[in-house]
Amino acid sequence: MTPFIKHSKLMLAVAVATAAFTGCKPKKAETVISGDAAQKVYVAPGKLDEVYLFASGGFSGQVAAYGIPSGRLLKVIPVFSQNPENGWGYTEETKAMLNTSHGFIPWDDAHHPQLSKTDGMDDGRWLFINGNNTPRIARINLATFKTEEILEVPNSGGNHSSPYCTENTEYVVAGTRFSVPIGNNTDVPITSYKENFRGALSFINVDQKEGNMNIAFQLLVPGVDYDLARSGKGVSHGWMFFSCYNSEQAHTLLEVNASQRDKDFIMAVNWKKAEEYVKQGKGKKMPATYYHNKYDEKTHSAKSTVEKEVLTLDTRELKDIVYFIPCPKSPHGADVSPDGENIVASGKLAAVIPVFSFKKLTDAIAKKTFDGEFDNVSVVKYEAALAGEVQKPGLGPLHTEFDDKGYAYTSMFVSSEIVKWKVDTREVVDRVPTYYSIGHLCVVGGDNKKPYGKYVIALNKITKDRYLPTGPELTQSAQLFDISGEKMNLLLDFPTIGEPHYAQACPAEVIMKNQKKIFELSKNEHPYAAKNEQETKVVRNGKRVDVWMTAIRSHLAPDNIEGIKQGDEVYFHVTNLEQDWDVPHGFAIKGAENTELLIMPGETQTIKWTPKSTGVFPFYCTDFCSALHQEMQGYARVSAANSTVALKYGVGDTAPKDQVAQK
Ligand code: RUQ
Ligand code: CUA
Repeated sequence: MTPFIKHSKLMLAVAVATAAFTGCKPKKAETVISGDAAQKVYVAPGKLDEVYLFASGGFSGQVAAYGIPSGRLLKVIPVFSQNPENGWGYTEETKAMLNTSHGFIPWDDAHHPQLSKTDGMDDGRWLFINGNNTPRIARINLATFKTEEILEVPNSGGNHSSPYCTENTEYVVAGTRFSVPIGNNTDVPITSYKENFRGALSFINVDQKEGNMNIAFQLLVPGVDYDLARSGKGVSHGWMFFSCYNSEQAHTLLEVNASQRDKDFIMAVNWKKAEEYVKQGKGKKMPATYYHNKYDEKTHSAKSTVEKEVLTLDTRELKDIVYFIPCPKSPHGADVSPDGENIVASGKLAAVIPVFSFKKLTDAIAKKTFDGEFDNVSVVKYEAALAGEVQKPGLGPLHTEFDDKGYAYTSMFVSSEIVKWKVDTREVVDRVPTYYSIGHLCVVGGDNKKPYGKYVIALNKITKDRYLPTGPELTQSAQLFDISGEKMNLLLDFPTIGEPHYAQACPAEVIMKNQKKIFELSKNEHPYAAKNEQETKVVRNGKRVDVWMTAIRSHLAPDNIEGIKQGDEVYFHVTNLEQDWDVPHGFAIKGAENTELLIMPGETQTIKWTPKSTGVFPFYCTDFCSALHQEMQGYARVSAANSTVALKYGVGDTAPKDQVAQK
């Protein structure tokens, strides 16, 4: 091949791929809205939404909860990114949550929220979400809407196909996007990809009472890219399905080099079999350093533990754990129908959507209807596992979710639409444009055994002209469609925080029934809690000064402190004495280099302050808590390092009297 031909072929492939992934605007850009759309999304003042939507914040690192059908933003839950609004990742209690083997990482890229499941149904206990960049999985407690645990995932590079719950949350499963060198020697040439790079799929055990996560085992799998996953359910319980691309095993210019082969793979994982091998002692412990951070609701504090090894099963040796099914060009989503029988694989560059049958797959495995091997993994014959193909679905199929009436909804990135098709006949019955370039979509309960249906939410990549412009960066956006009838109907556009990669939604009742309104003061085991004003104090220990402070409508105690010195490290441990729902107090002090505190009723939180100069520093409550909120204030006096001003503190009658600065 002459260099010219080589070059032009490459350029052509680049052009095709670029066109495909910039997406195109639907031709008919004016929105068709049916007459009663406004009524369908109007939630009158004082009324509650029907559904909670939990959307990832993408590169914001957080999760946001919205009410549906109104699209109203209810709460941003800080997860992987520091959040000065409530001190997350800045306070002494929460800093440890962001520790990793790479140090303190105050940001990540969050993609896939996943509600915990019982018998294949959202149960409202926890929400899991992946940190994509520095591989981590977080668990949010849906009683408190707080992140309670963050577990780092070793041997992973880009925690993208993650986290996916099995039918009863036996595991959350995390697959690596990038294969990477694993083991003792990871300092290898990148060109040695084929020899040295491997994938790792982590099966993380979830304690059913507390939710605590632990890596039960990791499967070491061929070195390709693992994109997304879904667990089997019903008939396919015990299995997990991953979409894989880059079966070319390219390590450079993947947009061209990883689009060469006609087919990539879906990987079917028999995790029950893997469990058996673990029981038989066939796992191998591998050294791996990773952080495990847990927030304790009793002490209101997080602790990091460093884990040192991980149990691995090598699929080169234990061959009946995983199988490949060929799948047209660069599959993205792998989604499982409510009954667990159909596995829908969406190839980004494919012209059809293949639907695989779990029954046919297991028959083919039993009969060894294979088409050779790929990196020691048996490849099941495409036709042997295929239930059928959805013909002419649209361009760039990405993700599929299901409703309660036997229909599937697939997002089409390139043709920017949602396509509705019948699961049993695979016939397309409706399509509706999205504005613009839909990525994931979310049907309420759309990955459950019995989906709730009623709405599909499009999570779009581009908004262009849909909102008032805000400079070069435009808002991210979702769109709500009514799917209760035969035709899908657009109801609402609403902006989102960060990029809403994926979202999960469930009926409000599932979440509401578990809500925690306060933290009981009597159960507060924070080592620096002051459970009443008599317990407030200020204690010096060398250069460290600890302030046991309380907050109650409408004063802080102590509110006058003297005897702090330049160069001291001052810790304000503030306990909110309130025991009423919706009465947080805030705390901020002038010149603090970190954050404020936002303290929930019954909670204790700590801010560290290192005053750099002498003087009198005001502090106050930042959350408008009562008519006398603006009176909720105080002073800390800072004297020179060598001053003899004694440590004194109090509030009202007990406030320090007549102290003169001395040199
Ligand atoms: S991916 S747009 Cu990050 Cu979930 Cu499919
Ligand atoms: Cu407490 Cu304002």
